[in-house]
Formats: sequence, structure tokens, C-alpha cells
Amino acid sequence: MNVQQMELTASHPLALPVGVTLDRYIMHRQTAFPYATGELSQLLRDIALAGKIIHREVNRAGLIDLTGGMGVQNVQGESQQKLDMIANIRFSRALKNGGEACAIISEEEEDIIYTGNNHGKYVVAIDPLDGSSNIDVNVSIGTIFSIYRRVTPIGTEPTLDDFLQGGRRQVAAGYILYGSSTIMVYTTGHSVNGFTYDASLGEYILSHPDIHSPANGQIYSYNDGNVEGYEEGVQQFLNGCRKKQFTARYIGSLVADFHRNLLKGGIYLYPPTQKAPDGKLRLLYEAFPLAFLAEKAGCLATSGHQAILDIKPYSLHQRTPLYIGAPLMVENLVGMLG
Ligand code: P6P
Repeated sequence: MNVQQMELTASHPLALPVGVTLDRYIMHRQTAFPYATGELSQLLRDIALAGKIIHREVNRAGLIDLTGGMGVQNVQGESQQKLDMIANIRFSRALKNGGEACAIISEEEEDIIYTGNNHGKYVVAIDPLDGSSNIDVNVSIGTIFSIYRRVTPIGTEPTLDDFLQGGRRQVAAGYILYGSSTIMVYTTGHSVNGFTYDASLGEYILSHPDIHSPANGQIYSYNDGNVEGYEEGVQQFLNGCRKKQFTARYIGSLVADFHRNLLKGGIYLYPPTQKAPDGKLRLLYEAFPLAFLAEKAGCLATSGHQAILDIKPYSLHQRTPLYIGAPLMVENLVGMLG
């Protein structure tokens, strides 16, 4: 392997320093892969651009009446927030105009969104704005995205098969967290890097190079209101966390809870509940992308029965239980499950 193709982790002499822009980082990484022809780079830029627009909308939502519901439900039966729809439109438009994605699936849309770019090599699964019920109370929310190289022939209309390839076939995955600052964290299958958005420059700046999550942690994130319906092994695990006086942190926004646990060490749990016997979170645009990124950062992600990335997908909006975070915490939990 030549120097260029070696892993450009933070410690590598060719790694880029904190402070480099996302654009420069994407170009630099592309040169490390001679066969790269730039389409994935452009796709990542398109997603980053939409994230800048959502950053602006989220930060002025209260000022121009973008908070609150649309008075309709989305395909999930959840009340659609105004910003949900805006985010869905913005990401769909950015990906259509960018030309690299031949199709998109979105939490907000029942069916495949055909972009008309049938020569695009990639398909994108996206949750445009996860945790949107928190918008009105100023709690962090996030976008989650997952990218696959299409399996159908270039030039033809994409099909369901392009989206049901399985989690380990993702070529890139990540999230954009709109919190006290806006940060884009993603991987293309090697290192995991975080870029904080500087609105004054209109640039994402490398702020968290080569993220490696702690092997263990003392933070556990779950909705205690559901605990009565949890299986015995999960309750046993939670009791153990309480006895060890671990920190319970749950803000009802998966991307925010995940990001904190990724950096500090912890576990997020959304087990099957009476209301959601298959779990609440969606496989294709929540669990798969976060599990792909988590594993690249040294974490584990499981449904309780198998690694999330090994689940065979069968439908666009299927749900899964999700336990994701520090490997020693996840392994401890799995050891308690039936
Ligand atoms: P509950 C938001 O709707 C979401 O998908 C995740 O962001 C969040 O972690 C979870 O659901 C919250 O669900 O049932 O605890 O309100």
C-alpha cells in the first residue's frame, strides 16, 4: 500500500490539522484513493450544503413561525413538524440538484424519491430532521444520512434493491447535529471525523479528527417511562447502572444522545416496548448509518439478537430495537438478554 492510501488518521504525518475546512478535507481524502472519481465527494458536499441551510432555518425557527406542527402525520404516523417538511425539501432538492444521487428515501416520504439523475452512482437514505418534537423547546435535533453505491445498472431507474443492500454495504454514513453548535460527523468507512460549522465563514471546520469512542462508559440513555415494558435482561442491565450510580442522560433526540455518548462513552437503548414491539427506530436511515459510524469509531450496535449491520432489510421503513455505544457496556447488556 503506498503512502497515499495509508489510513489518514490524526496521527498520520499526512493527516490534516484541526482547522482545515470540510471541502479541503474531502479533496485531500479523495487524493488518497486514486480510483476515486469525485462523485462521492460531491455528494458529501451536497449534504453539507443542505445542512448549512437547515442550520439557518433551525436557528431562526421561532422568529419566522417555523416551529410547531403541520397538522398532518408523516408515513410513520407521527405529527409532522414544519421544520421536518422544510428539511425534507431542502435535502431532497440539494441531492437532486447535485446530480450524484439517483434516488433517495426519507423518513418523511412513503416511497422512493426518484431524482431523475439515473446516471448517478449513489442512493441516499435520510432522516432529514430527527427529534423534531424538540424543535419548539430549543433542544438539539439532527439529520442522519446513509449512502450506498447503487446495484442497479447506471442509466436505468433505481429500484428498492438499491436501498435493501444491508448495512455493511454503506459507503458513507453520518449525521449533522444542530445543537449549541452545528457539527457534521461522518465516515467513508475509515476514520470518523467531526466538522463544526462556522456560520460567519460559511464553512465546516475540522474540530474532531479521527474520533475513537471510549471502550467503556458511565452514561446510559433510555426513556424511563417505557421501562415497565422492557424485557427482564434490559431491566437487569439498567438496575446495574443505577447501583453503580452511572449518569442517566436522555434528551429524546437520538443524534444528540448518540453524539454525547460517542465522545464521552455511554450507551443508548431503545428496546422493544408495548407500543413499539419491533422497536421504534428505523433501520435504513437511523440504525444502519449510526451503527456504521459507531463501529468505525470503536463502538458496537445491536438489536439485542444480532449486530445492527447484519440485519437483512426487507422494507424501506422497517423498525428495529437499538442498543448502541461503548463496546463493554453493549456486551454487558447483551450478556443479560435472553
Ligand atoms: P421516545 C425522536 O422521535 C426519536 O426518533 C429519537 O430521536 C429519540 O431518541 C426517540 O425517538 C425518542 O422516543 O419514545 O423516548 O419519545
